Amino acid sequence: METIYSEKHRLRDAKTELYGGELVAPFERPSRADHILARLRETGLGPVSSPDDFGMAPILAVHDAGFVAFLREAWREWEASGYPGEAIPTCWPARRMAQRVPEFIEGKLGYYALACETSISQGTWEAAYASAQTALTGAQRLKDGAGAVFALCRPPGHHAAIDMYGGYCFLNNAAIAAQHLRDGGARRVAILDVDFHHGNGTQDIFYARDDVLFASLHGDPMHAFPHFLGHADETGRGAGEGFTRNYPMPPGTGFELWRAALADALGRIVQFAPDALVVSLGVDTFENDPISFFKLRSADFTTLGGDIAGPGLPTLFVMEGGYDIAEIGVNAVNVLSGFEDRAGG
Ligand code: SP5
Ligand code: ZN
Repeated sequence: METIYSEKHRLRDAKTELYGGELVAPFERPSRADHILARLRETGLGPVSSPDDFGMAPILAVHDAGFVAFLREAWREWEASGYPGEAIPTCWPARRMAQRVPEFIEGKLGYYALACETSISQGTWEAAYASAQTALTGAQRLKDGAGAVFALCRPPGHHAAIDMYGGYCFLNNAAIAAQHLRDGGARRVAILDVDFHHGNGTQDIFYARDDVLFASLHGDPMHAFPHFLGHADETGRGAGEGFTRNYPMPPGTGFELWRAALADALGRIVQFAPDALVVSLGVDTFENDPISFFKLRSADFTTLGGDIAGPGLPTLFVMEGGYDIAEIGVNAVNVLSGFEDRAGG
């Protein structure tokens, strides 16, 4: 399986994350990608290629233009404001307040943020742009006939909504890739999100559509980030009714329960008969993940990779979360090799 990877991920190297009432070193850090790349090379999974540049159009096909302009300019505007630290919002357009974009950067941050653990830092836009191009290149490979591709994206994307960033995400790489597949002739595309956290951004982008099925397995939002989306009764809107499926699961969930949810989601995907499958691949379901509460073991990732190969669909894996840095390489590559072993490629 070919991997698409850009060194530009390093430009996303924030110093701060608001966690537990303190500013700590971010969980989502450059060494995550280094460990995955090292494990890919160690196992000889396949070649590693640089992304092509598809420009802004495929990003603007899923994100709001004002939001994207904000992301591009945010660091410059923040620096110009004279604040000493990284860009963190301090207030929001909460219930019964005006939903209008303010002019000053501090107001803009609150308008476009869905969470404030994610500081905007120097280079964030450049890294997020390269991450989206990495996913797009993977999608292009599927269009050109590849059976499976791994987009080693960083920063991740699945929390980024039409016009909101947060949860370590800025541009929704998986959604951008899925839309690119649609625009390239795929009639239906399924997105399977196996990251520990609900893919609220991806759900937001495709919620009213019947051409992109979204299925997500995640920690129950009553107990886990993003807290305000991902309940089982969210099933789509309008034409999209029935094309969103959520599988929230409780603290302590182990592989048996998790795998049964996966089987249900895959059954729904097979029924949908998509031309391609995009997998939002997070390995923060791991038992030792520092911010999550599922109990998957390293060997389970191989098994689930095999399960995902079951439907026999052209598949693009897009890297999302996973914060046990020492094990992220083994766990992510186990999914890919489990897939390949079952797919016979
Ligand atoms: C892509 C991705 O995995 N993003 C995750 C963002 C999660 N950010 C909020 C973390 C809050 C963690 N609270 C954990 C409590 C553990 N005791
Ligand atoms: Zn996650």
